Amino acid sequence: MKKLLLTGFGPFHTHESNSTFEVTNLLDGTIIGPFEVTGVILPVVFEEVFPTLKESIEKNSPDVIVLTGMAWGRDEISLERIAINLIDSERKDNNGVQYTETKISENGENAFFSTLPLQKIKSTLDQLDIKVSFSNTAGTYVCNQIMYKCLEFLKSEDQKIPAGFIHLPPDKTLKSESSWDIQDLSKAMEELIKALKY
Ligand code: PCA
Repeated sequence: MKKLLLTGFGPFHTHESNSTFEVTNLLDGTIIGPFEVTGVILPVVFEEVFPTLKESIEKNSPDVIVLTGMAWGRDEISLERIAINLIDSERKDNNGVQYTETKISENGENAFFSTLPLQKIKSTLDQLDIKVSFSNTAGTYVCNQIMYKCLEFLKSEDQKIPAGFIHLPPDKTLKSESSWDIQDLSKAMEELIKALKY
């Protein structure tokens, strides 16, 4: 059995909850396809997010890493292609910290591409009529930061495991215009995870 580390976030900004918190907790401990899923909730805090992820990677030694976060303004599953070396946040993090035009990694690469099989995920979800699209920006807040730090870390350790970031839309309880409830999002993530079989 392969090990898949799935992460989500809790509430942040003015959002009372986070769809990725619910989905990560629902899928934690389940078996999906060839994967045993471990779900971990990361803090929406610039200083703490990567140390928490690193600890989970070291504890679980995953074969695949799927990071997720909520994109308030989107109504489809977003397959993030790229993380850039920049924090420029309009909002404070959950510790009240805000950065403008700041590098994530002082001497690091400008960007890292997702190493998840995004084309395969897209065609699998398309066939199931699950709303999904590629995204060329994970933003400049905590989600982009953790995607960047995760990929930078794996590269520095020469760990060739697939890893990347998926933004989920908010569910109906958080945003009434959403076309998703938590069960739909959780089902979509299950199908996405099945598509990671290699
Ligand atoms: N979304 C934010 C951070 C936490 C979350 O769920 C983002 O897109 O950066």
